Amino acid sequence: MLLTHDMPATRTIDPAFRRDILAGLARSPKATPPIWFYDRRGSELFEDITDLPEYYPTRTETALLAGHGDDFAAAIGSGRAVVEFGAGSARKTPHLLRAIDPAAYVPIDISGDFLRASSAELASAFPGLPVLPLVGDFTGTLALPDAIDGLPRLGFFPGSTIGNSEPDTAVDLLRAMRRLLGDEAMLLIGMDRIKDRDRLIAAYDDEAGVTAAFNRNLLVRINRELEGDLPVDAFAHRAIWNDEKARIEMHLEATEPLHFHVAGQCFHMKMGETIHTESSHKYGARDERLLLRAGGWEPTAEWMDPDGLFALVLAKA
Ligand code: AVI
Repeated sequence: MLLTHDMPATRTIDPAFRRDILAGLARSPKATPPIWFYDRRGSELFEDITDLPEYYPTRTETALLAGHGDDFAAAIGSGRAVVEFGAGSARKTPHLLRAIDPAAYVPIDISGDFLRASSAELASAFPGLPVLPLVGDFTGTLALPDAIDGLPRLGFFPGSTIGNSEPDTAVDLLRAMRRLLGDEAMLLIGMDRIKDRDRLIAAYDDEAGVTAAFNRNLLVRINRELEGDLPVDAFAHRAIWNDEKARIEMHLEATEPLHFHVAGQCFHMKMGETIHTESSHKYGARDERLLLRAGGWEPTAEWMDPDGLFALVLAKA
């Protein structure tokens, strides 16, 4: 049963996109928030990334979700409203829903088109389950649908998306989830672990160039939506491991001196200068627990693959 909620059929120019991109390009060093990767094409490219041989997180997390259904049923129980943050294609979600028999499912994503398609698919796979998609940026203020009033909630935040926030912002985000979900809530969250540098870099700079296309698609989107004339082919994709900050950084590097316009404003870049487009923080076991506690969640269980690549953590409010 798919019940759409406040879902526009066509995309309008987002003033927040304009504001973030102009501010990010004016900064030194240049840096743009990763949420703007996910227009329709960006969401499709991200789905392609999740199938890449080098990109271990999705495969590993999906196997954890598929393999621990009985554990989730025992630890979480049934009858909750599952609220998925940054749902995307929600391909992993059926494993969880099958295990815990929820009372409703609320997928939240910034990409409306994509969310509409994946929600329809999920609703037909779970007839009788109210599916209530919400379009929006879950890092901002969002109200949950009235239909789940009174139900205990399970926040589901898979994919290690928490790693795309700076640690202080990640804490704010966890607190916002805690507030949104209420006192009876639980949270099931995917966290990517610190591991071998070469493996990390390969996951963000794949042989087939899909991650490079995902990174450059931000420029294509800026050109289309903000009347830009960025020379997309003059930017090289870079993935760098920042050991001090325990994060992979993605950059777009100018391969020649550049001069371009966005929304009527002029920008220059020196050869070798970069736009920092994403950080993907990786967490050790202790840091992961510290982060959750700082965000108002008490970790109660954890499941990890045998190679220790990726962890699924269950926490309670
Ligand atoms: C969505 N997020 C968890 C991905 C990550 O691994 O940080 C985004 C991504 N960027 C490049 N590859 C995947």
